[in-house]
Amino acid sequence: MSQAISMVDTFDPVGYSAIPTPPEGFRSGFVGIVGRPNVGKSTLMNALVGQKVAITSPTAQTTRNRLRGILTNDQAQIIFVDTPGIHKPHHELGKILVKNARMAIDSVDATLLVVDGSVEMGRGDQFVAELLAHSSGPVILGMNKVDQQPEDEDAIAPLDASYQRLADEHGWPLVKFSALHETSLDTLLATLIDQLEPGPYYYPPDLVTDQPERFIMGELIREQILLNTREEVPHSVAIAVDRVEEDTKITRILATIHVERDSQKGILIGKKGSMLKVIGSDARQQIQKLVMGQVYLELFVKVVPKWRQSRSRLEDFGYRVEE
Ligand SMILES: Nc1nc2c(ncn2[C@@H]2O[C@H](COP(=O)(O)OP(=O)(O)OP(=O)(O)O)[C@@H](O)[C@H]2O)c(=O)[nH]1
Ligand SMILES: [Mg+2]
Repeated sequence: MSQAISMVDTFDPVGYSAIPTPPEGFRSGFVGIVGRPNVGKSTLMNALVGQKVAITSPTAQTTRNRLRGILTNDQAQIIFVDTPGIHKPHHELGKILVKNARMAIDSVDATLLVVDGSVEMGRGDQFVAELLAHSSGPVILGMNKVDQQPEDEDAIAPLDASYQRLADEHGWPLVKFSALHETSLDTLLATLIDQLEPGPYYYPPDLVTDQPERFIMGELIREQILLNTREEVPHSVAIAVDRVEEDTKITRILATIHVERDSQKGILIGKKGSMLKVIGSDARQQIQKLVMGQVYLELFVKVVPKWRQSRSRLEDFGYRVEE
């Protein structure tokens, strides 16, 4: 690390994690981002940390793992924990997603409950709110998508009131913002920092995520599948990044897309391979931004019947089964 910072005087065997001593009054902590699917949790985390750490899409249940995004400024370091949307699960994968989201609630210092502020509060939000009411740490209610609220004042009032009631009921601060347009995020950040205790840097100040690059590569491929295919296909894929070879000029990546049925394989490959070509080319462009260099990406499609129902398969694909 090049800047002049005072180092903590502990021996660091790995050698690359230079963690400075925090200034006086510095605050830090872990903030869980929870809510029902598709409310914009991952979009918000990316906007807050200023980099694409988590993939996003209009398809519900985009996020499958707990993902950390790290924000560091002069006042604080916040480690955001993005979680899968909480919903009623229909298969083993869904159960694991919800379980992992619920576990995150118990392991953070504060929780940001994200809701879709362009529609009235619903039973899904109420369900998550009840889970949080039993958690010990502070909760902030975040009304996202305010850019999509109706133009008519009379139509906005009942929307706002439904969330204000929820906030008042629990004594939670309420903040309105748009993650997509990055408006009022300063207010949100100030409210979050307010809830944190004084603390150290948990990560080097320039680190934005602790996810391995290989995992993000797989996610960027999955994102293009979510954006380019419909119905059951997006939910039925799991990506394995089989090989990454870097040389000075290019990064070569081999990855396998696993699906559950032959019909899904057919859709993914498309007429004369046209769909796989689009997915591969779009994902390659995204991965080039990640590695900041040329990428050669080769994709294979493989059928693994009912992988979402199989615990051992889920673990093979990196979905941690936590008890
Ligand atoms: N108009 C508008 N759209 C938004 C905003 N934030 C997110 N979105 C869109 O909402 C959709 C879902 O966003 P995600 O960030 O993937 O939502 P999520 O809550 O992480 O979803 P899951 O991971 O499935 O639980 C995407 O199409 C986003 O572009 C916002 O502030 N305004
Ligand atoms: Mg998400």
